[in-house]
Amino acid sequence: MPLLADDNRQLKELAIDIRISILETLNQLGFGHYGGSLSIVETLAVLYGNIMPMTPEIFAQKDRDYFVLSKGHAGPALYATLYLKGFFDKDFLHSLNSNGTRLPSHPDRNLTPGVDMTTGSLGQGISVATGIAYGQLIEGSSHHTYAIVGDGELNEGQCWEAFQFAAHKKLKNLIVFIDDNKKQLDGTTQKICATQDFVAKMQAFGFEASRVKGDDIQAIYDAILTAQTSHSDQPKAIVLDTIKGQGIPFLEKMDANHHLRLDDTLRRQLEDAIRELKTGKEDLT
Ligand SMILES: Cc1ncc(C[n+]2csc(CCOP(=O)(O)OP(=O)(O)O)c2C)c(N)n1
Ligand SMILES: [Mg+2]
Repeated sequence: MPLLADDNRQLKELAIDIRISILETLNQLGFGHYGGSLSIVETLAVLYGNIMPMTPEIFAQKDRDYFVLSKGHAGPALYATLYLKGFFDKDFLHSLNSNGTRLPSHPDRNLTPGVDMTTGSLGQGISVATGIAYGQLIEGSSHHTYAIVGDGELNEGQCWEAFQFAAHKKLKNLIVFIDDNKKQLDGTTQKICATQDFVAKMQAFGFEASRVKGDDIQAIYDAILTAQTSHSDQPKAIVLDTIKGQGIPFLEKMDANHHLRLDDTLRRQLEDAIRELKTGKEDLT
């Protein structure tokens, strides 16, 4: 179903704002996980801007949608989103990774408002998301559990145990996004441990699975609506065809952008990128 023009523009603006906030937060720190934070921006914009409009008030309720960022090193993307949704202010956001912070580099549900699950040890988040979805089903909730896993993260056997369990328990309310940005920590996913065709693999594991362009807001929205309205009792997987460093052209072309430590040149390039994003946002209106 096509998004209304206003809704589409609003989500595009939110995606730009998330991207700017990620860059500003990491730039002031001087290092961090740029690549994998940027590749999930559009998905977070669609989820938090439309599908599960989360506020601190809604978060305080028990029967609601849940979100688990299983690839926890992309915490800066979730933090930027929570900041824009009013969970905390800019000073809090910019305390990322500093001494005594309540905003560690990887999400911690006991420290940061708006975080549903502590993640960072790859493979564990998706197992917990499966448990949350199971709990929702047992309690007759009409809400969903959403989780994002990385393509490299899927090298962890624990993910496949969780998927097997989800299909066995018919967790139709679990929607797993696979961020297929083709790279992991130190190289391409293909070279390090090729995981083959994710759609076919998820289908073989009992999921209803589809693949979308991970920078296409309308396509992501459509895929989620299809998953939500499906009559099948299978869990759902949406494979996001993304680029590590998505939305920042010079980073997209960089071989290794998993974790960057800034020098003067990189800092200047990233500051230019923020300016371009701001211009792009003005052009939307
Ligand atoms: C259990 C575990 N092993 C290793 C790591 C170190 N590590 C952090 S990120 C990463 C690569 C993850 O790749 P991917 O899931 O593709 O992430 P993305 O490309 O989205 O950044 C690794 C190996 C970890 N966090 N947890
Ligand atoms: Mg990856």
